[in-house]
Amino acid sequence: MALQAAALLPSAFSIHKEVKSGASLKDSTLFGVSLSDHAKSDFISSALKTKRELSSGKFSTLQTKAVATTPTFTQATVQGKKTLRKGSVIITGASSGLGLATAKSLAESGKWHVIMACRDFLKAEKAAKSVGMAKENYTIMHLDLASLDSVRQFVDNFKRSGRPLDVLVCNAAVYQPTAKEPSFTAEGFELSVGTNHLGHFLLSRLLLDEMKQSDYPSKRLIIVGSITGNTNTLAGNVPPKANLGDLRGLQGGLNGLNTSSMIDGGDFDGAKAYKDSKVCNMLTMQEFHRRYHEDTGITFASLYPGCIATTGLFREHIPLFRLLFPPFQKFITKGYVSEEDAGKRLAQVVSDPSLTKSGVYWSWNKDSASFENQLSEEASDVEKARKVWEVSEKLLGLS
Ligand code: NDP
Ligand code: PMR
Repeated sequence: MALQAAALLPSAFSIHKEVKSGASLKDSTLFGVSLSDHAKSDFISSALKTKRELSSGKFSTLQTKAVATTPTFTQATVQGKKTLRKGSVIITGASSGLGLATAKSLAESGKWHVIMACRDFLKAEKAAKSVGMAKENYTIMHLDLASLDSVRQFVDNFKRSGRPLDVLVCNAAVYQPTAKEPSFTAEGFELSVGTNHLGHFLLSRLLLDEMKQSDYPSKRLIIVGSITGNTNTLAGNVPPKANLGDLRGLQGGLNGLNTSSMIDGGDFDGAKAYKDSKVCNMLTMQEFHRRYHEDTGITFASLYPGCIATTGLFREHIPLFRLLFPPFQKFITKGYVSEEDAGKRLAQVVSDPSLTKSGVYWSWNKDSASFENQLSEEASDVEKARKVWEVSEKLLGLS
């Protein structure tokens, strides 16, 4: 299926390969198209070709579909508990985009107290105010996922706060599509995988006991994934594709000195590092499910919220990309979703009584109904999930 997808991809993709072999062209690419030569006309023709192919149904076999329905956790079950208190949810990266929209949606429901776990306290405070969150519905706590000390400090501070932990949402992420050289976390891990995967892995592991102790009727650990890490989709076949290989770079610590900064041991590529980190996120969720669901009753879930083309995730992309990406997603792929709607989707995964099934990767169809989606072969590889877990444990000093 991946091959089928690759064959159908717009001509832009072969151009991208040329760009990758040139040393300094990364910052002049748009949607995988070199701007230096055929620039906008190439992009527009690729985009139009994609539109024609999508509307002709050519890619219908690439779109993953529902595999089963979920068991229902009825409202009555929750409401039946007379003592049901406000839920307590930690959301990482709640200072913008999806995290902020989710925080707003949950806070507005009146049923949740949101702990906004953010690296920039002032930005988070302004963001909460700007979307009209009432003070009593949120607390901001400092967390920099690119520093393991900060993760440990956050966990200590949270434990000392005396609040219960009912749901943890691992949402924060960095994406560095134009970086020519890798940058690193405080402990020297390549920044995208270090932040998006390793920081969240440590956080989740250290907070698992807190969640176990919660008396809330539905405890959940949610790790945000993405379509672009899944090579069983058209979006996942846009180069550079996610591929963890045999994990030799991860095993070496991703430090870019005596080992590669990339998980598969290859040359640094910021876009690939991000997609690889999303594969780790989705594998980690499933490994959590296998190791802990039965004993703890915690629901482990991941999701693709839709293409939220306007968020800060694309802040490091070139201005022309940021200008054209939202209309491309709105009118051509039709995969666009607003920050507000994406926030409602993630809020559903946090609190909807019907989404309690564990080990699921949620997506939404055109009518905004949730369904269990299929992950790519790599993103559902049981052996790879175990290896990513074990190697990550070693890097973080957890084993
Ligand atoms: P944003 O850039 O708007 O949000 C990312 C958040 O992560 C920001 O609040 C940012 O903080 C925070 N963050 C980054 N680095 C750190 C760090 N070291 N420590 C703590 N927080 C950090 O992007 P999105 O809202 O789009 O992304 C949210 C999630 O959604 C990500 O997991 C992304 O992979 C996923 N996603 C996004 C899609 C999209 O189309 N946008 C599609 C599929 C998935 P600050 O505000 O300080 O920069
Ligand atoms: Mg993609 C149905 C088609 C589809 C969808 C749903 C997405 C989502 N994208 C699709 C198709 C295409 N994209 C096609 C045909 C192209 C080539 C013209 C294309 C290009 C493209 C680029 C260059 N797309 C991108 C980029 C990015 O830099 C974004 C990215 O990969 O960030 C990691 C991106 C995305 N496309 C998406 C989504 C959801 C993203 C962003 C995010 C993510 O995974 O977080």
